[in-house]
Amino acid sequence: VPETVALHHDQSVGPNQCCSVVIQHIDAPISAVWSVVRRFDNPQGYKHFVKSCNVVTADGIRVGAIREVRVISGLPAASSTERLEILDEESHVISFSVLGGDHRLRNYRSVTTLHGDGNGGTIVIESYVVDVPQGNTKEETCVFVDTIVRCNLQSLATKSKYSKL
Ligand code: A8S
Repeated sequence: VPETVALHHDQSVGPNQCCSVVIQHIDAPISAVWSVVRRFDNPQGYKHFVKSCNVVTADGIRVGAIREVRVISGLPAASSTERLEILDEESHVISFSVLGGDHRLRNYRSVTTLHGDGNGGTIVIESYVVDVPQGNTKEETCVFVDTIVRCNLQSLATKSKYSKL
């Protein structure tokens, strides 16, 4: 695990950006978790804030694919345009970046990696970098984004456990 963390989660962080890492243990095998998390075309499969998603590029789910995500009401956001940056089926790494949209998380980029826990379960590591919005502090930004990512990884855990049955 330490090697892959150094390799995939060492993102560059600018002066007006903040970064964080969220770790989630899941009581399901990597294959079950990966089958959910790899679906760049279906983030709503586990992200409860996502209402709908359309891949707007033509040549399938590969690096460079772009999706238009609509989020549920009640958030300070409506939509997000996101690009697939890494999809490594062997190492179980997926990454996307935010290109734009009707929300405040400019230049958001996340990397998600899966690791065996040595006991048939999975450790998920998700790191991100994002611009600190005008009028907010780094701390406020991290609290907001950490909350979303933690929710996503908790529903990923639930979803992965069911997909194993
Ligand atoms: C993800 C992670 C995040 C998504 C954020 C942080 C977002 O979809 C939501 C609210 C926002 O204000 C920004 O893996 C944005 O999706 C739920 C629309 C990007």
